[in-house]
Amino acid sequence: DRTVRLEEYTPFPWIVGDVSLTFRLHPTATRVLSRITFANDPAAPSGPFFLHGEKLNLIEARIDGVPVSPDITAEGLTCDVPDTPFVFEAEVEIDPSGNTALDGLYMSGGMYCTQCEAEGFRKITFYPDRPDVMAPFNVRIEGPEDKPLPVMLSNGNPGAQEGNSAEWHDPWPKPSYLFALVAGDLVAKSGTFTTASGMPVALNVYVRPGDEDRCDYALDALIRSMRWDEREYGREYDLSVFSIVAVDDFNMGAMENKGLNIFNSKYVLASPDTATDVDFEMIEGIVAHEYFHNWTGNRVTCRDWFQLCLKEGLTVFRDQQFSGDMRSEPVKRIDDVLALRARQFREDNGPLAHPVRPESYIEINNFYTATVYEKGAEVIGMLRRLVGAEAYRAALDLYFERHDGQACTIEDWLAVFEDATGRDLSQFKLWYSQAGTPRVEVSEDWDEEAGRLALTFRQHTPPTPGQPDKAPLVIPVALGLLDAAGHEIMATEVVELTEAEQTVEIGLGTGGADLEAKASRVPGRPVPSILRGFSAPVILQRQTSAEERAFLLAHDTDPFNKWEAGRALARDVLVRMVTDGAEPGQQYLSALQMVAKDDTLDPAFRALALSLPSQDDLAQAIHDGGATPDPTAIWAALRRLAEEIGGTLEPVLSELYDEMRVPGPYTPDAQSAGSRALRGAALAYLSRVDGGSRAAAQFAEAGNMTERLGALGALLRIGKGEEELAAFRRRWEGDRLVMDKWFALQAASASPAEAHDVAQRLTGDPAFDWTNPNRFRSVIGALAGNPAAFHEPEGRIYRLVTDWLIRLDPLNPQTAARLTTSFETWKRFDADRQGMIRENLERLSAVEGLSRDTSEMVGRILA
Ligand code: HT7
Ligand code: ZN
Repeated sequence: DRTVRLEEYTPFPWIVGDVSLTFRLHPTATRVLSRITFANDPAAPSGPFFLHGEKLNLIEARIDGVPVSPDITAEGLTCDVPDTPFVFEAEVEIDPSGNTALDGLYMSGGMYCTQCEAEGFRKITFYPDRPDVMAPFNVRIEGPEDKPLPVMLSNGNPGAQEGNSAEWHDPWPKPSYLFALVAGDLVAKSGTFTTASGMPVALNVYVRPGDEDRCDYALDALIRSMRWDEREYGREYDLSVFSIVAVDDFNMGAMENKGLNIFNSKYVLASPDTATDVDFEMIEGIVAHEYFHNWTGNRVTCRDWFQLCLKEGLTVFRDQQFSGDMRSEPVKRIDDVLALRARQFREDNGPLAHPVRPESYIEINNFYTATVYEKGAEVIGMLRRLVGAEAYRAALDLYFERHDGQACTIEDWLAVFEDATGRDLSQFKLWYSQAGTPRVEVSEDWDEEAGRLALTFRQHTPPTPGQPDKAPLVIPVALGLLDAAGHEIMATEVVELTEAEQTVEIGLGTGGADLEAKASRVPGRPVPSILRGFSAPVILQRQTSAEERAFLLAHDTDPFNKWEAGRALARDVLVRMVTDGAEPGQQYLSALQMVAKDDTLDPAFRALALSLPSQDDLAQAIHDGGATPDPTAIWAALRRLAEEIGGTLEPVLSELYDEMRVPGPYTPDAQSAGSRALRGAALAYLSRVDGGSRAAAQFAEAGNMTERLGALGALLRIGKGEEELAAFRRRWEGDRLVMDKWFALQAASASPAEAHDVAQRLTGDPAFDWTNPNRFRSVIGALAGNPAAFHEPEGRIYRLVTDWLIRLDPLNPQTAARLTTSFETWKRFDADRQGMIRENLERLSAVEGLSRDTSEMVGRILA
């Protein structure tokens, strides 16, 4: 049993003083020489001297200069060691070009690079590869003799850089997962930053020659992030150099290695011609996220991987705040909630549900999840809401002061809040240990005579794997009140739910209630606006009429709830269309038209208000209502509603399409992007009724990728665009990132009837380089993420996706395991689909030699 358990944590018995590493680079036979000092840790219980190490060819090991013969297993090395401090040295050989898992030291397009989180360093040399072992590192890199490498980088400050070698010194104690090395033929786009205390920092964005004109935005985002972290959190940078390197082969988005962030090139490279507005926004957010880790993750790190949310939840929360500040805060909040519901609620409501701080794992790479990241960020947001912005900042100051240079736990994190505010957070802590999305049911009682509105909240969290019973949580609910004419009569107040059932009384200027509204301006029942700003990651269950939703869509002063009201209207309409064959109805269409036309509203907000719930949201809503969702019927209803919107709102949409044209050269700023988003939404609906004439013209004239791709998508969704697809391919054939878009768009917009042919064509395309994770995801991931295609009734896409996972798993288990989540909602569907999915999952799980990553995931999905 390889299960690792939180309760079994024990500290490493030695203190690592210093780490010196020499790399003699060679594509198939790199030598790594290590020299590490160890001294007994008197505070830790004693134990055997064990160093992690996997797939290492040990050439020689020495203790205090004397050769030793350690016991070596597939997991590491054990050895007798002296009681007094000693020096351990090892020389190992590794094969970077044979490393297709992209974990440890590997090669991407001729360049050496590393990925060490979570447990990749043990594939580089023997070491206590655990986050609570922190040490300063000195690194020497020697290039291959026959092929000198122009750039050789590691963490920290540069030391001697001579001919074919480079030295780097990182003075800040760090865990091995933050180690990085990059070497290759790279060019830099450089800048400088002066910290608030006047320290100059050299900034570099390293890319392959030819990509240097696509780095400006990432560099600018980095500078803005550095400034923001100083201003908002008082955090300064701490080395003379900060570099970002773009790599084409990468399992995730990016990695926060100390002073040397390594990025998937998708999240660095951008020009107006090759990247969309969404790409620019993602780059800004991810650059910020990785930079912010310098304090939340690197200077203060995690004691063990169960504490992953300590760095990830907090850093996601910080990057969300940053993006909200750089752009529109309400629009960012809506986007974040959309992503949370799409990924985390889906996870929390299925077989993969786990707490924000899981209690056991088989393969830690499987726990870089939406729950740890996104729900982890929501938990921080709730904490801030409960204690207030000032106390939050004071608690963070205390956190950095108390824990700089340490490897910490969630207990340490909550203790700083308790100490800074005097609050007891023991009930709040349940958010870290209890899985599942809480349901909060609310009922209303209006006493006209007394002028009192009583809101009764009942919370419950459904059972999740291993957790049948749940306790009530602390839930901050932000509330406002509107009078019957739509004026706000109570501005947002936060109430704290702590009981399974709790009533809050709101008096209309009558006194003595829990909350007081200003006297009602007009007679009649007031309308509450509940869970403003999505103040807690819960599902609010409230019986509300379509009239009330339309009223809130028109009048709510809270932008999130205004949007939420429109979204709920659309969802109800669509659910009725799917389950009862109902027609869209005028009420929703009129409400939508009113928002679309309201030019007091931000275009980016209006674009979001015009978007429809996803196929997956609707499947979940239908399932929650006790019915079995039919993916093809959901797809057809969405198409039918889009046609209806296109037809009914044609005059308004057509006006918007003309009005929202952004003149002049492309800039990626939030305002222009918002106008383009609204124009794109109008185009998508108009294309349903104009035969695609506007989209074809826009494609032909587009001066940037946002408009080009938007037009192509609109055409594909109405079954057109063949010529445009061919033209796009001719133009961008040599550009990997743009061709990923070409593949993904087709996979994501295939109808149920086309799905199989599209899948065959794309996977048979000579440009389908399935060993590249981005390309694999852009075809297999996009097909699996298109519910209508994935669930086509004959089950051919289930089979195809499974076949590809079986093929990928031996090469790249991390990416294969991650894509098994496509099947996580399988229990929602009909018996036929469930049978076909089970068959495929069992086939996958029976593969001989299946990786630990994929077999853990399939086991949990099937359980
Ligand atoms: N902290 C980084 C996580 C990450 C990662 C984890 C497992 C395997 C590969 C990986 N690449 C990056 C990214 C982040 O959250 O900032
Ligand atoms: Zn992170």
